[in-house]
Amino acid sequence: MTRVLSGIQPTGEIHLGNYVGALRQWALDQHEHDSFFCVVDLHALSADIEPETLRAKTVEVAAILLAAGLDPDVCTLFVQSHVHEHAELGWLLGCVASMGELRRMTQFKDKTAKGDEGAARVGLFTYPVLQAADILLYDTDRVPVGADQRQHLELCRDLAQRFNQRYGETFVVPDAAIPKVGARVMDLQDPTMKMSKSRSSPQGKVLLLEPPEVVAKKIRRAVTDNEAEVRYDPATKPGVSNLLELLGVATGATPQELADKYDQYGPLKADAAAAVVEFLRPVQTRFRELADDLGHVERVLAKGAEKAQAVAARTLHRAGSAMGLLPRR
Ligand code: AQP
Repeated sequence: MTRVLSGIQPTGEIHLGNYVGALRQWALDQHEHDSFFCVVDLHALSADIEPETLRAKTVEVAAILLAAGLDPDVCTLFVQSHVHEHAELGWLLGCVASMGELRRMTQFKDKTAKGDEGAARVGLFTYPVLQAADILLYDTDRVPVGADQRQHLELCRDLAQRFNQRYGETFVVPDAAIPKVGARVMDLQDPTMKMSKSRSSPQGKVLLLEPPEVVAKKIRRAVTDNEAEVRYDPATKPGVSNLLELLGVATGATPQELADKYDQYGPLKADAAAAVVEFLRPVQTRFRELADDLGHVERVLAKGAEKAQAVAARTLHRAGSAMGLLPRR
């Protein structure tokens, strides 16, 4: 059976882009593949975050994943730091990766562009190596992610292949599974950049848990362009194309089919707003139920960590032995 793994950071507020690009796929994948999903709290430490916030967010994000449809009887849901093998394999892979290839990572370049690279955390720089460890530990075949993760996945494949060449066949080389529609949900106020937890303004992003009337208002006020033609063309009409994609994801129609049905922006915005509100409603309802029983969420995570560790420990041992680490007697 194909093995799936993906993760999400317990930082900021989970937004529509995270849901459409990733979580929605995960809920589908779990029924077809042997699936592992994790809240990647170690990655969250690569930026400023208060210890109390990190603890609370980790459980909240796990509850959001359950609300988004992950079923702990079907998939394995866990917290990254509960399986220490992630950090250990991260070290081993850091001894395979090069400074040059990490410097080319656009997310690192973007996040340090305005600041001083010298002051950036080492964890932000080595983040993609830990992400590769997250994936390779589970002999993962398929990694469902948004388009922004394409480059990190390429690095993961390069590291796996280099390791296998140098030390013998050890890792499965994974493929990214990027959705055809909704792989890059754009910021509603600046549709030339992706909707982002850290960089979008409050009006530019729709939060998964915000009230329906707020969601609808943000979409109705989305920036489009000065033409009056509804056409699906992300390169020249990013705002309109983003609305068509969101409506498409929520209704199951393709953005191209939808473009033919509209000749004005107003009705497109109104329909996209109403459709996204309905699309999010079941997740919001389930989340409210789960938020009353966080003890249940923590029990799910404890069971998930046990299942995950059983797989991760075997892979770490295989990788360490291949590199020449002396097994403990
Ligand atoms: N705009 C997006 N469209 C589609 N997919 C997206 N993802 C993120 N943004 C979009 C996907 O969400 C998953 C979880 O990503 P993450 O934990 O790396 O989230 P993040 O990077 O903290 O979220 P942001 O908003 O991307 O944060 P910042 O502002 O820090 O850059 C991934 O599969 C990702 O592809």
